[in-house]
Amino acid sequence: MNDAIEFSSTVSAMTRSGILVVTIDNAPVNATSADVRSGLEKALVHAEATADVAGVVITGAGKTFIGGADIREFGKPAIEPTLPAVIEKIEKLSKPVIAALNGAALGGGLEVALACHYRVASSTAQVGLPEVKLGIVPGAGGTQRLPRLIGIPAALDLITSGRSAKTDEALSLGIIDEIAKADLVETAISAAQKLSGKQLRRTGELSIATKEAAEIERAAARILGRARGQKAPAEAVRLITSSNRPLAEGLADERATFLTLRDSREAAALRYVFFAERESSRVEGLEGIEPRPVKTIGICGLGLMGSGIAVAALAAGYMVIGLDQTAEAAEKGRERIVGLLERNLASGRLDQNGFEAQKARLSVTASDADLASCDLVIDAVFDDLDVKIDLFRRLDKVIRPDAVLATNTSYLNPDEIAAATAYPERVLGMHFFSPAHVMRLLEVVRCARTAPDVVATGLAVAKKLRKLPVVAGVTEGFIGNRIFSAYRREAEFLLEDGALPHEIDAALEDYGFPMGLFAVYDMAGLEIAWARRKRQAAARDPATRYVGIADTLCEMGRFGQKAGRGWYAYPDGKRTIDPDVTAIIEAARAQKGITPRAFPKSEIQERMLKAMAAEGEGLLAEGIAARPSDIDLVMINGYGFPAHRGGPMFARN
Ligand code: 3H9
Repeated sequence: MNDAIEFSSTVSAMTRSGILVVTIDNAPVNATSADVRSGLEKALVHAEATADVAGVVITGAGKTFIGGADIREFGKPAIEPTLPAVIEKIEKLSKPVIAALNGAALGGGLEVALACHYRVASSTAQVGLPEVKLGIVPGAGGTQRLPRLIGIPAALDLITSGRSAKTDEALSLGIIDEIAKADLVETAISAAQKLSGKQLRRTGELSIATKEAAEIERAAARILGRARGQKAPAEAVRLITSSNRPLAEGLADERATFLTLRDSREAAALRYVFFAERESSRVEGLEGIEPRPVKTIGICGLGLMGSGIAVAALAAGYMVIGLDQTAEAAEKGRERIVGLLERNLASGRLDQNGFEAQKARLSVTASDADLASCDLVIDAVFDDLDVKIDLFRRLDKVIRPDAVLATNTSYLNPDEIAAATAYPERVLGMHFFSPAHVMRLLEVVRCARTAPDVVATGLAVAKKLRKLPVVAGVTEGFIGNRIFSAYRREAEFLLEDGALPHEIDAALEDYGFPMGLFAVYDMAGLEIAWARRKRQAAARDPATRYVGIADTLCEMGRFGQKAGRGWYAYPDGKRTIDPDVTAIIEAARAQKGITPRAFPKSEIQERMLKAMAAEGEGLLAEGIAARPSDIDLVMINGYGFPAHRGGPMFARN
């Protein structure tokens, strides 16, 4: 053991048993900033030149190995040395370089590890190349070295999904060589000692198996089909499938592609989304406010929504008590929840132990009094004000005064629900999206009297449920449904003005939505929105433009796909344009004296976007949403807005 050498302010090393142990310490995630790159380069030069050093171990301080390139540096002038240059030095070093993965090795972090001559990981590490999620491709050898290490099919899967692999998978794929059973760095040091003086396995020199041509072609076609117009996955496919060529050639192509994509609008949008997600839980007025402790969650109403919430809560480790109106309904709810858990078991998302543990934490009841031990109760009963008020009044009597009460209403005013209770400061909205165990978005609704620590509790629970919480104020439909209403309204105006449903849907899909609006309507069913429109009819201002085409369809029983017809017809279940619908639309236009005109895709997209952004501006002005990026997160995660467009507020610029 000797004194530490500081190679830069973020990279230092100690020589231990003849091995230079280099530690990167660049909080929060050890990103490969300019200072890290220059420190690493100096460490490699030192190792090569120092006779007493027989090998190198690279590891990270804290819980991350290297989280990747510093995303905040993107768009700024490049500072030497570049990451590919440092990585080349690692691979070419004459002495063994061992990656000791103490935590996540992502993006540029995994690329550093791939160039090392041996990789040891702690059992909690994970590896991945998430660059496509940022609209780019790996830019420091990932698309060329990973296929050399694990083959093209597996590399295609990892790189184009951007997903992370845990150590067991990484070991079986061959990305890592060993999972440390004892101290990680000690294990890495002994690996370095063993490899010293031996022929080193340099990833860039490995050859690629090419026998899986048909499999590769199928996988590539599948990935391109899912890309929804994004460039990064397509470029990744091209680079990986052509990786069987001289390394230098592949690396040059990869670098040029990375640089072009990095400066694209798509990458700017996805970077914005990355930071927006981290920003959304920073809420004004909550600095230093502690959430209330939550161990047991009560869920009222075990229908589709309540069961989904229960599954998310069980997965997060909470005790769950489900309440329904009768013992039979409660038992049915239990069966529904267990059914969802069984599906997770069958798909491998849950192992047998996890399944048993989650089932054991679930109980159901038809008696309010059984919710007495709950720290948080979420209402997922029928969306009717009287029903909810009655429930909250009953709950008020049985739960502790400090327990939190949340309503999952979509359209009712949670202030009115809160006002009916004895402690309105403990009431908030938690608006889940269906299916609640799958959808990431959660609107946390701050009511007029909600206490700050109750909002903080909503956020903390959302995080534990692995949801993306966005705080909203009270307005009809909160952030998402209000913007969605504007989007819907504009689509209907477009119908009257001359576009047909399939033209609007094609424009939206072309923009990147997974499905057009009218196809979504048909899938969800038209009757619920119709019932709401009928309820609101009396209050509607006759001077505002109203499109009655959807009402006409409902009056004709065209309730969507389940009814076999809606905005489209479904002969043999296949969606097709229906001339009857075209005739209904034409009649509606004629009745209002509108002369229809043709709309190019770009104009449809522009009008839809403008309508959403204008509604978003309104929400900001009213203080319902705290920042434009919160609105964008809601639309991306709850309504299918394509992330690579950044959301309606980002895209309007
Ligand atoms: C790349 O590597 C390109 C290369 O192929 C080619 C190069 C030539 N940069 O998520 P957290 C910040 S592209 C800058 O809450 P966790 C983050 O904003 C990169 N900042 O922590 C937050 O800041 P704040 C490929 C970053 O423990 C703080 O760190 N890599 C970066 O839940 C904590 O973040 C990725 O895409 C970054 N790369 O999760 C990995 N990463 O506190 C992206 C994070 O001010 N990162 N920050 O809000 C992650 O997936 C997670 O952050 C990680 C830690 C799993 C590492």
